Amino acid sequence: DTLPTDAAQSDRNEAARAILIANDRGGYTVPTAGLYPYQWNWDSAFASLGFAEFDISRAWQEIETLFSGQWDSGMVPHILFHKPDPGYFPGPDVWGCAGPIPSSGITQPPVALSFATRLLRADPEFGKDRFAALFSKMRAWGEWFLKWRRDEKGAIFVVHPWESGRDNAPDWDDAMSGIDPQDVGFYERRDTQHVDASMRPTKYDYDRYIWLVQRAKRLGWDDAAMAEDNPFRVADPTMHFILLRGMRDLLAAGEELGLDTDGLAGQIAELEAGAESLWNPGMGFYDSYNCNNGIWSNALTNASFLCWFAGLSSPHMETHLQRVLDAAPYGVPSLAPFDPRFDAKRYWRGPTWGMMNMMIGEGATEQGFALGEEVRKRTREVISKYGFVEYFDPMTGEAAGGKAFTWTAAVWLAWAG
Ligand code: 9YW
Repeated sequence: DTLPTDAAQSDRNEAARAILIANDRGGYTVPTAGLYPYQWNWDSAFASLGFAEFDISRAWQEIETLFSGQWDSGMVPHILFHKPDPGYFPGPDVWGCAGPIPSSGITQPPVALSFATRLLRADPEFGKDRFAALFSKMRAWGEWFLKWRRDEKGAIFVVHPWESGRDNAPDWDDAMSGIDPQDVGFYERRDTQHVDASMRPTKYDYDRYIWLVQRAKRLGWDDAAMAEDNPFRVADPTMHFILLRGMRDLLAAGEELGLDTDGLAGQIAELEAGAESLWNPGMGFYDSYNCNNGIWSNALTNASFLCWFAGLSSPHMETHLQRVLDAAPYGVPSLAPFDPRFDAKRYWRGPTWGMMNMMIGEGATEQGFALGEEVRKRTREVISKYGFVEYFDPMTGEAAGGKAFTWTAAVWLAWAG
């Protein structure tokens, strides 16, 4: 039996808390020391859930610090560079952004909208004023997505692979192949100095990541200018489903607290309708597509299974999840193992990510699918055996990427453990 005994369980809880505390830089948490030395947007949202298990005030502070970097447009950046650190590339100079705090110029999935609501539920008395103070900022971020990241069919798209948080997923391959990065110039990567290069995105990917940053920087990070002839617009289930869930949570909590929810219900209805455009009829699952040419990714990824987190009841997707879990004992894999592009150790092209599992598992359970609990058990097993690492080989469970990782520790405390 690989399930933890009571003593082992309390040791693991202690170890998970210790990771959050060690990665705390004073008001914000880094994903892992070395590899990711700044505040990342959705990592922070998960960190707040972990802190909520033992320090609710610190949990709120994590999200408040994140929103302190919000731009006038409503956008909340994917990285906040609170203090310079030469260990990460591309840093603030490469991005060249002018928000209230040095930052990147793209966003990340707005799971903080949902998790702020969870902090409120964990301690309503403590949280109600904090939630109210953030409410209009959270709504502004949601509205920014609807204005600048919504395509003709109503699907939410990303303008950079980093924006989705699934850097090298197959979802971006078609749009990436349309970019010719030969004028990108010399740059030195830092990620491959911290972890095994064979598990990281390739040079082909990085040239295009940096090329896209340079293009937007030239345009002054102006949303309207960037939208013109944008070579990279990919409709993304990660972004769409997490935003839809976030807006639902904002509406429910906003109504309870008597806040101004005007217009929210209509926005939710639009996102529900837009979700239909992410259904790939040929493959029979939720998928991403290149907005510029309509080409589907034909990729069954862990983001496909976020439909339930968004509150959509899709029994079809349950059948797909069963197939994927049958093929990958330590799933949910970030790409189905029967896809020829599957690569068990390369980042978002195969490995299992604990935080994705949490959203998939909880969503499935909310929809009444027994597989939700199965996902939780497998997550608990893989973390118990291999530790609080960044991600796992879905076939062997083997640990990969950064060690002592914030969101894996947080997911243990909030859900899996
Ligand atoms: C990068 C911090 C981030 C996550 C992303 C993950 C990776 C950053 O690490 O991206 O430089 O590649 O893909 O989801 O937020 O953990």
